[in-house]
Amino acid sequence: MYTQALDALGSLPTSATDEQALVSRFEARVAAEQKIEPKDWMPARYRATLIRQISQHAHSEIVGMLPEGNWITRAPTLKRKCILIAKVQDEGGHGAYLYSAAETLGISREQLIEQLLCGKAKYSSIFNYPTPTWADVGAIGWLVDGAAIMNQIPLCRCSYGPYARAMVRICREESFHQRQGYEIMLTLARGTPEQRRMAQGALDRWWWPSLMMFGPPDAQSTHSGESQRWKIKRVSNDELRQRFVDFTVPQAEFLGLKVPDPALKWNAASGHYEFGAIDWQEFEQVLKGHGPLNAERIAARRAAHAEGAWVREAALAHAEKQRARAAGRAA
Ligand code: BYC
Repeated sequence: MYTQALDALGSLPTSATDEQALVSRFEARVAAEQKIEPKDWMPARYRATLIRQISQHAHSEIVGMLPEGNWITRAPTLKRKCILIAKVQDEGGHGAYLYSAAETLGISREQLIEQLLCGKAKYSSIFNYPTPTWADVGAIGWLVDGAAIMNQIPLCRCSYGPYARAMVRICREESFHQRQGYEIMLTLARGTPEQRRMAQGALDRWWWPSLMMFGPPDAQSTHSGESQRWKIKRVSNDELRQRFVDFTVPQAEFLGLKVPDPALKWNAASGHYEFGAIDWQEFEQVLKGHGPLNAERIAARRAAHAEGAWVREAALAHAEKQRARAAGRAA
């Protein structure tokens, strides 16, 4: 981390002309679809935007372990339990890759975690909703991972190399997660009337929050203009949301479930589904920390961090012992 910070300092421009030359070179590389790598010069705002987005994404993976983790001890069969443990573990892994990608930009893991725990950093709005039934685990895999893939496939072509490469692996795993969620929904939808009701209830709870995952409408998106120019974001919030609806509605029909939107209808002329108004006030409330489970989620992360202090200390002590032994051998 310190070495990267020094590298960044080493490439600081010494005059306005130097700075302009660096900006032009950076923009030409982005235009030519060349990846920007950690030691390359980059505008301060490009770096700050990436730290913001990648860390928000990493925090989402880590907080996102909680709603499904809630069901690990209560999964209906041993097979479902094994699959769920593996999925939640994958999410921890995604968080770890993403924290590492953010660290390449000159911020430490400790700073990133502190920003989450003190409430400064955002994480995806979706993880502030409860999972009262087993069907919610299915709906998260189907809808939340489905929305995540829709959003993340274009991020595999993000101009920042470490983020783009992390996304390739994450998307492969997410597509498996999406299928396991859909398979849970299919089993419930083809089950007893009570199981079908559970599946419908979960779709009712997760549909609208899933549409909110894509972020505010384009006209209100503060970062889209700059992020699209820098090829961090390739597709706009509204366009991805529309793709998600077009893709997911036929899947709901196949399940025999009803999307909870009376305004939903197919428009043959546009080749897209029209859908009803999203409650953006609810989204804003969740972002301000007033969602159903914001306080519980942060409390759970703070407790996990405090309870894990001894593990971090032990790992550091072990690393120090190894270093001292290696130094002793070299002497
Ligand atoms: N929730 O200018 P905008 C997963 C914020 S986890 C909260 O459009 P941008 C999974 C935004 O940060 C997948 N905040 O922003 C894990 C900004 O606020 P600040 C999570 C949101 O960045 C476990 C403000 O609103 N995926 O897959 O251009 C189990 C204005 O927005 C949200 C990612 O993180 C939101 N939904 O676009 C299962 C993908 N939306 O920072 C599954 C990576 C917006 O100015 N991130 N905000 O205070 C992105 O692609 C982009 O950051 C977004 C937003 C499309 C989300």
